[in-house]
Amino acid sequence: MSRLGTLEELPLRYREELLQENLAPLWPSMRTVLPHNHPARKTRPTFWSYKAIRPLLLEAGRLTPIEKAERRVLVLANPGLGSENLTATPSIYIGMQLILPGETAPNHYHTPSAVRFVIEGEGAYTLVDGEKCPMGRGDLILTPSGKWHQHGHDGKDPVIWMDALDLPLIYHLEASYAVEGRAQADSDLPDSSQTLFRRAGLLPYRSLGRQKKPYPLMRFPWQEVRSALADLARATAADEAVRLAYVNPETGEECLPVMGFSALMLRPGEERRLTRRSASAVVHVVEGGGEATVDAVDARWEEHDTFAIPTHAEIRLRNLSNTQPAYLFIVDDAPMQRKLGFYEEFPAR
Ligand code: 1HN
Repeated sequence: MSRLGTLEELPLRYREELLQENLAPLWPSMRTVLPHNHPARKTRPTFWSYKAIRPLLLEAGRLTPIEKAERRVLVLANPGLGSENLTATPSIYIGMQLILPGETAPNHYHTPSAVRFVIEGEGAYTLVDGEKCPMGRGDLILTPSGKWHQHGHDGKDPVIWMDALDLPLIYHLEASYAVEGRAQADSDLPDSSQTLFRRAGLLPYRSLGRQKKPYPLMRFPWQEVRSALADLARATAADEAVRLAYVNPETGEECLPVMGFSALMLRPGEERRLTRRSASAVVHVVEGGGEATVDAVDARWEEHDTFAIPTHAEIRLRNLSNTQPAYLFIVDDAPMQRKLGFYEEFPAR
């Protein structure tokens, strides 16, 4: 392969003329923007311990009233991407949000899509476009781009959840903004996970003929996911992963345009190498404890810990319990990569 010319090889006068005309030569930067065979990555495999986050988040509850925060969040900022850039992977933002009893987080919508994954506490809820979604432990709640959402808390203890947004992507596209609104009317109706979409393979009859709504289901209760994983495990060969995808029940497609969601059960004692993929991801531990190796980084994980996976990373996971399954919730950017036509998987050879 030939060596490409550098900037320094060009006459100073020529470089200055280019600059004057807002021009740049490609060849000195060619390998930077288009390396051979493997992408350049700044994202570091990073592990965040919930034991470290929790007291700091509760302290934020004492230091900063909700009125001064709008959303009281500590962001999981990947050091490889610049901590000031508030991003866990190139496309995925992750934050831990605290709401205290009696507090409300005001109504707004924005261009990035968001989801909540509930970590601890009872009695909080999110109103999404008029639908009241109770926030139970492990529940996944969607707030797609452009949907009004506000949070409230009628319970007694602090409630903490994880937010995942495609904010870094939308911000980079210079398309990120929010609109504030008046509070939504409170609703007494159960959300549609409790009424319209109760079982796989069963839809409200009217779903058949009608123009499909892009987001028919906003809440995915953890108890359903957990028991579905247990049932799937009984029908899954030992060398295969027990993993479920969260999808739109009317179309079978991924729930949101950029971020994809899945739940992985590691059987007692299971050690698993995940298929290497072009997508970046964030893994959150719902239950259990174990070890992980992400590229060259080894770490231990416990309940509610979270870790960032760069694109194209090698991933090895191990459940350290020989009696209990471990449950992991995974956010990735595979839906976006599929749409853009470059999603890849690299099965072990
Ligand atoms: C947002 O709207 C929420 O609604 C949480 O709870 C985190 C981070 C960046 C931008 C908007 C929320 C957010 C956010």
